[in-house]
Amino acid sequence: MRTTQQPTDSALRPSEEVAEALAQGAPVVALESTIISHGLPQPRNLEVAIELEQIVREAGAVPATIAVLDGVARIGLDSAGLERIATGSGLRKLGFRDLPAAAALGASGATTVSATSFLAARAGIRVFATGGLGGVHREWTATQDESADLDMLSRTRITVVCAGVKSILDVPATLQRLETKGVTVAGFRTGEFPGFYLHSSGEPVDWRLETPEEAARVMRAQDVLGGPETALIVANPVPRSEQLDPDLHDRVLAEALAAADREQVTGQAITPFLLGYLVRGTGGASLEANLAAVRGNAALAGRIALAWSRGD
Ligand code: PSU
Ligand code: MN
Repeated sequence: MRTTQQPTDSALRPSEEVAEALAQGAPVVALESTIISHGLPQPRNLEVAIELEQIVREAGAVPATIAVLDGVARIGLDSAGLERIATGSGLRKLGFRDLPAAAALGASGATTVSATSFLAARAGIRVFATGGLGGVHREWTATQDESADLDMLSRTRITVVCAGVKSILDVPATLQRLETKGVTVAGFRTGEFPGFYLHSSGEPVDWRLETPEEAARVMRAQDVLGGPETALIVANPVPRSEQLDPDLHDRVLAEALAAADREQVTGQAITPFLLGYLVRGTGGASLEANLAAVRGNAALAGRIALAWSRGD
């Protein structure tokens, strides 16, 4: 007879530090690994992986970078694990749906927002920092390409701190999908939805939070209301002083989309292709804006995790 597996089974392994923090109710911030393996160029990506963990620590929380190594979902990586994610060859990009196959076949891969949200929530982590979410792609009517991130966030009780959704996407359509799916979205100290590399996407956002404590209160209200297990998106813009020049952004993005079309890049490959094109096409400026956004998100996620664990 089959028995129900417990969260401590061999498919999910928190690091000692993360397990201890969770047991004590101490603040923990999940970090995703696809941004490291597929979203940023080497060798900078390893430095960033280490730096993001450091930023979370400086905010007073324990970082838990999540990835699947040899079939085991690791919740918190040591430095060898981070190095594997940053430099390992043949590392897969794992969305939520890929997790069972990776576990069964002993595969290794970095986790996207959908897989990371799921694994973090299952491990008992409530706050998660990333760069920009996936969403509805611009060619949606032809390709039906909508990131699995959106669906997972509509059924996972997690707070994701992000700089909006990637600007390579159809941003208004993505915001519409989030509304339809019942995902709460709030701007952090802004009434405009951030534009990932840009401070603003130009789209309005209905709710504005001013402090990490307010975010923690929204999280508590989600639990008290007891509705479907949806996420809270805290949209935290990159400071204007660190954003990509908007004209350069628009020009190179148009080139990138045309190149993807010409080269018929589709599916999981499209997001890394477009991000890589932008890095080269802007002479590295998009990378700096991306990093500024992610750094800010890690710091804010740390502060929200702290407020959450204090019960503020
Ligand atoms: N944020 C970044 N860079 C990235 C990503 C997010 O700054 O590379 C990754 C995330 O892992 C996100 C994924 O879940 O891109 C979306 O991929 P897709 O569009 O194939 O769902
Ligand atoms: Mn996709």
